[in-house]
Formats: sequence, structure tokens, C-alpha cells
Amino acid sequence: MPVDFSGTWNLVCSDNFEGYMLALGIDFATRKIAKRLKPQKVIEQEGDSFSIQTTSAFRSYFVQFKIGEEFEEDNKGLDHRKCKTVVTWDNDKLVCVQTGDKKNRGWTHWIEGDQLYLELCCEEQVCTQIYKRA
Ligand code: VLZ
Repeated sequence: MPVDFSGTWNLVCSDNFEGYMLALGIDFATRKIAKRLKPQKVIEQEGDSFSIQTTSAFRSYFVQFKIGEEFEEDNKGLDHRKCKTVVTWDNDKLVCVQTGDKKNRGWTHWIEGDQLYLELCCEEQVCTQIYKRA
């Protein structure tokens, strides 16, 4: 049985979101607002199908996918760069690779104890976030 990421998760800490946004070319004014946000994630997992809704007071982002099925991701409201995206399992980690103009772009989710971890990568930047169940 794979891990179940389903649920509502609130951000409790974030390291180097600024570096991640810089690597994506997010402008100064947007970064200034975005780095103070405490987003909430609602994850739905049913078999190989996932949806992840990230909501914040400023911008929100929704993505849905099936494990191993590549799709075109628009990153609307973020950096707007289109990517060919695929999410797979690496043991109990959910690993997303976002192929496009930016090198080494993607994210990894995993659960440790009662906390949800998210590592966001772009180029040389790594942002680590921790979420707790709402
Ligand atoms: O999450 O890729 O859970 O998409 C933050 C919105 C959303 C705040 C960041 C506004 C998306 C930022 C992170 C303005 C630049 C992400 C994936 C993994 C699912």
C-alpha cells in the first residue's frame, strides 16, 4: 500500500522559497508578497490519480495528474512557463519532474511522522517546506 497524502495541510515552515522564486524569475514585488504567504494544500489521492490544490491569500494553483502519465503543465499564476510534467513514485516519495526552459525543475513530496514535506527545485535552488494537517 502506498502512502496516503490525502488531506488538508497547512504550511508551518519554509526555507529558501525566495531562492526558488528567484530561479523562476519571479519579480521583486511578487516575491515580496509571496514569501510571507502561508499556503494550504488540499491533496486528493485515489489510486494513481492525484489533485493538489495550493491556496493562499494572494494566488492559488491547482494541478492534477496520474502517476507515470506525462502532461502539459501551465504553471498559471506562478511563472507561466509550460512544462512537460510527470510524477512517479520513488519508494514512498512522490517525485515530479517538470521539463521545460528551466533546468532541474521539479518537486518531491513525502511524509515523515505527521508532517508533509515538500522540496521544490529549480536550477541550483532548493526550497524545503513543511506542512501539518489542518
Ligand atoms: O506545488 O509546485 O505540492 O503544484 C504557491 C502559491 C504555489 C503562492 C507554489 C504564490 C506551487 C506564488 C508549489 C507566486 C509566485 C508547487 C506542487 C507540490 C503542486
